[in-house]
Amino acid sequence: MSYVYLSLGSNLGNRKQYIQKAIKALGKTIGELTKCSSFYETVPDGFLSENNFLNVAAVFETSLQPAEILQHTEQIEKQLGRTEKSHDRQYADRCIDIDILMYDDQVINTPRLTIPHPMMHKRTFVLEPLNEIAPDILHPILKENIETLLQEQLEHTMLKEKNPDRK
Ligand code: PH2
Ligand code: MG
Ligand code: MG
Repeated sequence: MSYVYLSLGSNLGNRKQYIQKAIKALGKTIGELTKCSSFYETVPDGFLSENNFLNVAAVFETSLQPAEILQHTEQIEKQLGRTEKSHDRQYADRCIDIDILMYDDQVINTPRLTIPHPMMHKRTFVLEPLNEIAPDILHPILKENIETLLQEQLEHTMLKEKNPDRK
């Protein structure tokens, strides 16, 4: 058995219900829900929209391989009514997004799947919920735990607010 860590987000329609429905469908397909964070209201990161997100992190115990999990997450996104992924490679509003963050301590690089999620350590909307349920797990490339990654990211955001020219 393995543990798979997921990030779920919604910024359209009944956001809470979309996330709850997705978690239920994941429980029926990929494995048993081990832990789920509370709901976090977050502002869109990386694109402009007036629709705030709800974000959640969840961990499932699974016997499936990462590529199989991806098939299920994509199918559940479709079933719940997600239409297109992006406009001209820009992020867009969506009723549900399910991203694979980590799978045990595995590092995976295929054309369809990158694990750990390449942006997870830079996103407070991912790290805050994940820190609630799994502060001690190690990022298998950065070799730092989630609590430390979150602190670094919060610090970075604060410094950037003080000095917007900073990278
Ligand atoms: N997802 C994105 C891009 N930006 N911002 C927030 N707050 N929450 C998200 O889930 C999110 C985002 C790409 O999937
Ligand atoms: Mg995403
Ligand atoms: Mg996605």
